[in-house]
Amino acid sequence: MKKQLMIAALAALFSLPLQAADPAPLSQGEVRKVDAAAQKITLRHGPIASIGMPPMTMVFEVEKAELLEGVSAGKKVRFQARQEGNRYIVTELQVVE
Ligand SMILES: [Cu+2]
Repeated sequence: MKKQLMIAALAALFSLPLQAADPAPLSQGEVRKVDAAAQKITLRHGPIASIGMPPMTMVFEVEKAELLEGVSAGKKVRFQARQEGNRYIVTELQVVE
């Protein structure tokens, strides 16, 4: 009986709608250079709240090569980045139309 209750409780728990965590706001940037082979991008970027970075121009690694599709120098983008030690990695990248 106890076991059945536990299963029911677990079932209820997992049937809860998955709530997307509030996504951090995307940062603004302008592409300076794309190095697809190295999976790197140079961005002149605005403030990045998630990693407490002020505006500057710098090179980021790109988490997935696909993120660079359709991205070229001069394009305005919105992006998300995370820091791993001294590496800065773009995890989301959208060209602003
Ligand atoms: Cu920076």
